[in-house]
Parts: sequence; C-alpha cells; structure tokens
Amino acid sequence: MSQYPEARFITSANAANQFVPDCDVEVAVAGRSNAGKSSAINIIVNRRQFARTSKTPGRTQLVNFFSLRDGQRLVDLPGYGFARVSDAMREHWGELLCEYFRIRQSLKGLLMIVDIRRGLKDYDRQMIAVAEEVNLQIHILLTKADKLKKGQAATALLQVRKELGDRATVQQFSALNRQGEDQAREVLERFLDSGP
Ligand SMILES: Nc1nc2c(ncn2[C@@H]2O[C@H](COP(=O)(O)OP(=O)(O)OP(=O)(O)O)[C@@H](O)[C@H]2O)c(=O)[nH]1
Ligand SMILES: [Mg+2]
Repeated sequence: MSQYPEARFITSANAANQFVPDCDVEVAVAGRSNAGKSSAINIIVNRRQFARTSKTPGRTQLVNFFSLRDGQRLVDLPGYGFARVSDAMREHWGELLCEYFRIRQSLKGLLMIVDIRRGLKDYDRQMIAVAEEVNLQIHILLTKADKLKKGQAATALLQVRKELGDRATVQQFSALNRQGEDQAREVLERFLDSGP
C-alpha cells in the first residue's frame, strides 16, 4: 500500500506564473534527462505511472506538481542536459529551472537523481551549486544500481561521497528492484518535516 494514499497530480507548469501557490512545503526532484526521476517518484509514492516515465529522453518538459498530502508537495522538474532539443528550448528549460529555485519559498529540499553508471557530470554539479545558493538540503539517489555489479556500485557511491563530502547525502537506488526505497522515503519525509 502507498505511504501516500492521497497523492495526486496537481498541475504542469511551463512558466513561473503557472506554478502552484508558494505556500506549505515542497521537495523537488531533479536530474539529467532520462536519469530516472519519474521512475524514482513512482517507487517512492508506490504507484505505477504516477509520474509518467519514458524510454525517450526529455519526456518531462514541464514542472509537474504533485500533492503528497495536505500541505506537502513533490515536484518533478524537467530533465537537464538533453542534447536533442533546440537551443531556444534548452534555454527556456534552464531559465524555468533557475527561476523555480530562486523564487520558491516552500521548497525545502532537493532529491537529485543521478544514473550510477555515469556518476556526477557538470550539469549535476551546476544543479548542486544552484541548490546550495538557496540553502537547500540535497540528497542524491544513485539510481539504476541494478545495472552494476555490487562492487562497482559501491565504488561509484564512494566516489560521489568523496567528491561532495557533507554538501549532500548519497545513496544507491533502483526503480527496478526497489533497492533503497525506504531510505529515500525517510529522507523525503525529513525534508518535508523541515517545516514551512
Ligand atoms: N534498469 C533500470 N532502469 C531504470 C531505472 N529507473 C529508470 N529506468 C529506465 O530509464 C528510463 C528513463 O526513466 P524515467 O523515469 O522516465 O526518467 P526521467 O529522468 O523521468 O526522464 P525525463 O523525464 O525524460 O527527463 C526508462 O526506460 C526507465 O524504465 C532503474 O532503477 N533501473
Ligand atoms: Mg520524467
């Protein structure tokens, strides 16, 4: 059973004036295009196709707002670093993302989704820098851990931990075999509890 029986989609925004009112608390999910953001949300909320997943990178092009419970939201952000879009489109996404991070008072934490096989890339580092500028708590899910052998996954985890130190917490995750789901949910709850 879902820990969030009342979870529901609220709206998609393509511009800041379409964001839901900036009250209560919300946690954002960000990551490279196709990293597995929507899949991770579905596991955490424990509902299939709650956030729409796709084999085609760049599927989530809008800022999608979900209500987890009264006064607590989860936000699926457009994936960054997707090559096959026009410059104008990429610029629009980048600006929308930056604006979102700059203005959202209700934003309490960032769950970053990183493909464990790729590790941190410059786009991820830029995202971390943006989040740090607004003093967000950051937790990284190194997802698709099912794609690596245990030893390789452990090495990848250590490498990211070593690079970031106490700037972020990091864990392994898999939407395929649900590895790390409890830990991810605990962090989400902690971020949501950090109050309005
Ligand atoms: N093996 C494996 N595949 C995964 C995992 N998570 C996601 N995938 C696959 O990766 C692809 C992209 O997943 P999405 O969840 O749609 O990724 P996204 O980050 O939301 O993508 P965009 O919204 O397009 O930026 C899909 O084919 C998923 O089935 C995982 O933990 N393990
Ligand atoms: Mg998505």
